[in-house]
Amino acid sequence: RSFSSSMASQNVSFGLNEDQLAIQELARKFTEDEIIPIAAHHDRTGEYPTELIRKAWELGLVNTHVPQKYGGLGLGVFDASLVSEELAYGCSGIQTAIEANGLAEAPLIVAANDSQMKKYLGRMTEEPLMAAYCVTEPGAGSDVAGLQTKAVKKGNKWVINGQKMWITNGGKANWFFVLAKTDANAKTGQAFTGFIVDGDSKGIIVGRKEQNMGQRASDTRGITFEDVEVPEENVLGQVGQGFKIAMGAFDITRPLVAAGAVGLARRAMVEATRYACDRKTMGKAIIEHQAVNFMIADMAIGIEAARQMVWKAGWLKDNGQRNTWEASIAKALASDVAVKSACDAVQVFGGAGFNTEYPVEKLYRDSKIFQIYEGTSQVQRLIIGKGVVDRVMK
Ligand code: CS8
Ligand code: FAD
Repeated sequence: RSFSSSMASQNVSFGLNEDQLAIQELARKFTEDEIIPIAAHHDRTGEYPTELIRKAWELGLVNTHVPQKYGGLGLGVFDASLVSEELAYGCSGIQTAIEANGLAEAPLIVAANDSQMKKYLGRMTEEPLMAAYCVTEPGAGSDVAGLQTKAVKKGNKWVINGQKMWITNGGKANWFFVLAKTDANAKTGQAFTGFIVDGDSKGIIVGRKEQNMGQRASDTRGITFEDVEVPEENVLGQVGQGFKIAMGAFDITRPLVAAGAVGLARRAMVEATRYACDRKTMGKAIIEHQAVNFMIADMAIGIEAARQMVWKAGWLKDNGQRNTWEASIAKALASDVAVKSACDAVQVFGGAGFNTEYPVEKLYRDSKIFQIYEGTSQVQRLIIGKGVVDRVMK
C-alpha cells in the first residue's frame, strides 16, 4: 500500500476549529481590554485582582475544566491552554491566580464522586469563588513523598495536622485540596490521601501574603492545619490514593502552566520587536542589527516549539492517553523559553529594559517562577529522563 503525503498529513491537524478560535478570541480580547490596562497596578501594589477575576468568571474564563454537568464549560486541556496563553500574555500573575482554581479542581476532576463534584465544582460556577491546592510544605516541595502533614481517622471524621507553604490563592480560598499522610508505613503510592477541606473549617490558620519577586498580583501564603476535622465524605477517591491523584492533577495543569509561559514569552517577543523597530542606533533601527534581530528570532523559535508541545500534551490527555512525560517536556521547555525570552527582551530594551516604566522588567521578574512552581525544571527533567530510559530500554 502506498501513502501519499496528503493522506498522511490529514491525520494530524494543527488548525483550530471554530469553537477554539472563538474561546481564544474571547480570552485575547479580555486580556487586551481588561488585563493589560491594570497589570502594572497589581504588580506594583500586590493587590489581588478580585474585580477582574469576577469579570473573567462571568465570561467563563475561570474554572474552564468544570464539566458541563456541574455548570462549567467542560473544556479539555487543549482548549484551556488557548485561554491560559492569552491571559498570561496580559499578566502571568493574574493568570496564575485564575489558573490556581483549575489546579485545586484538577484532583476532583481526576477522582471525585458525583456528590463531591456537585458540591465543590458546582459552587465554583454559581459564584466567583477561589480554591487552592495544598501540597507543598516548608520542608518538602519537590519531594512530595516527604510531606509531613498527617490525617488521622477519629470516628467518622479525619483530623488533619500540618503546615503547607507557598499556596496560591491561600488567602482567598473557599475550599482547599489537601494532601496528607495517612499511612506512615506504606510505600509512596499508598501512603497519602487527598481531602477536600472547607475554607471556614475550625483550625485553619492562614499566613501573611508572601512578597514575591514576580507575579505579585497572585496571592501566595502558608496555611497551617491544626486539628482540622474533615468529614469522611470529603475523602477524594480511595484512602491511600492521594499521591497518585495529586500527580494525576499535574497531567492536566502542567500543560496549562506551560501555556502561560508561552503567553509570557510571546509578550516579550512582541514588546521587543516593537521597541527594536522604533529605537535607532548607528543610523538604523536596532532590529536591523542582526545581533538584535537574532535574539528575537530565538524567541520565535522557542515560542512556536513550546506551543506545539503544549498542544500535544493537552491533546494526548483529552484523547484519554497518559501524558505525564509530554506534560513535563512542555513545562520544562516553555519555562526555559519564557525566562530566556524575557531576559533577552530586557537586553533589547537596553537601559529602558531595567526600568519599571517599561513593560519588560516585569516580564523578567514574572518569568522566573515558571522554572520553579508546578515542579521545578530539575523535577521535570527527572520525569523526562526516566521516561526516556523507559521508552528506549523497554
Ligand atoms: O514528587 C514528584 C513530583 O512531581 N514532585 C514535584 C512536585 C510539584 O510539582 N509540586 C507542585 C506543587 S503545586 C504548584 O506549584 C502550584 S503553582 C501555582 C498555580 C499555577 C497555576 C496552575 C516526583 C519527584 C516526580 C516523583 O516522586 P517519587 O517519590 O519518585 O514518586 P514515583 O515513584 O515516581 O511515584 C510514586 C507512585 O505514584 C505513581 N505516579 C507518579 N506519577 C503519576 C501520575 N499519575 C498517576 N500516578 C502517578 N502522573 C507512580 O506510578 C507510583 O506508583 P506505584 O504504584 O508505586 O508504581
Ligand atoms: P526544593 O524542593 O527544596 O528544591 C530546591 C532546589 O533543589 C530546586 O532547584 C530543585 O529543582 C532542586 N532539587 C530538589 N530535588 C532535586 C532532585 N531530586 N534532583 C535535582 N534537583 C533537585 N505548591 C502547592 O502545593 N500549591 C500551590 O498553589 C503552590 N503555588 C506556588 C506559588 C509560588 C509563587 C511558589 C514560589 C511556589 C508555589 N508552590 C505551590 C510550591 C512549589 O511547587 C515549590 O516551591 C516547588 O515545587 C519547589 O519546591 P521547594 O520550594 O521546596 O524547593
